[in-house]
Amino acid sequence: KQLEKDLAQALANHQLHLVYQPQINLESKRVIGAEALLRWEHPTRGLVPPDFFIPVAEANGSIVEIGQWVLDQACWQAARWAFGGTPLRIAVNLSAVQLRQDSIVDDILDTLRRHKIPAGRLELEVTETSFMTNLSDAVAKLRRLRKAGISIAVDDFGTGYSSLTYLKQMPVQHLKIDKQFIRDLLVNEEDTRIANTIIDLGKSLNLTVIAEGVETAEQEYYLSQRGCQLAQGYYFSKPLLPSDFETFVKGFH
Ligand code: G
Ligand code: G
Ligand code: MN
Ligand code: NA
Repeated sequence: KQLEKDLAQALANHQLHLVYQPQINLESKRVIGAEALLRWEHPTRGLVPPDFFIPVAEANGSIVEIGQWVLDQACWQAARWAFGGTPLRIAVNLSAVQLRQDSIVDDILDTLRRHKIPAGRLELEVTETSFMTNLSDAVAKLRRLRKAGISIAVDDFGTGYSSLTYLKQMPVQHLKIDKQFIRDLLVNEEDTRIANTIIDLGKSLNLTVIAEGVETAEQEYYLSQRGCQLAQGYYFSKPLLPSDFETFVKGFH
């Protein structure tokens, strides 16, 4: 309850900020973009993990306002990143609660316009749960976003109610292999098979596959050889503050 009250103040009190985790193309070994991840610096509790407060914000609806702030902040930042003429893509997590808002598509397109970001530079990460409450509504909204040029990634793929029916209907371009399947890749045979299956599914449906939670050279090598195109994880970099992200991109090769 106290946490809920504090969360209501977090935005106004400037306690929220974003960190950016680099996303790497495993073939070209280049940074292609970043996932924006929300952080809450609580005045007394310290850093509160998003796994803890996002469900609270979703339950009381404040995720709508917070999510809009995240989108604005990420677009503002992306507009300032040029890196020698190579524009990077910014990936933003979109909560199922946000996707249910009637105005969400207009809000997102309006945000891009305000920051003069081409739609092709924005990726939205949605979870499979987002498709469930109202499939046709979600499909219609994602189609509009896709038509505008925004790309859609299915986050935490394989952990939710993965249904191939959803996947077929959804205008998605990317699948993110959840980090729980990457953690014991090459150690646990089942996890390795699940990762392989997602990579193969991506190939057959013509979707780019991105592995998250890559922590070792062995995992990177395996995924790269197996045909997974993109990756992020501590092996490359933890999520970074904007200035550190700039340094990372300039030094990465
Ligand atoms: O790195 P990390 O602890 O930040 O992320 C934990 C979880 O919180 C992830 O599942 C991630 O998708 C989610 N998350 C992080 N930032 C945001 C955000 O801005 N919006 C939403 N809806 N989820 C986020
Ligand atoms: O959107 P998603 O739920 O997947 O958010 C990514 C989460 O994973 C964030 O909490 C981020 O800080 C975390 N993360 C990023 N890279 C790694 C990694 O290599 N290992 C682990 N264990 N967590 C990671
Ligand atoms: Mn994500
Ligand atoms: Na996620």
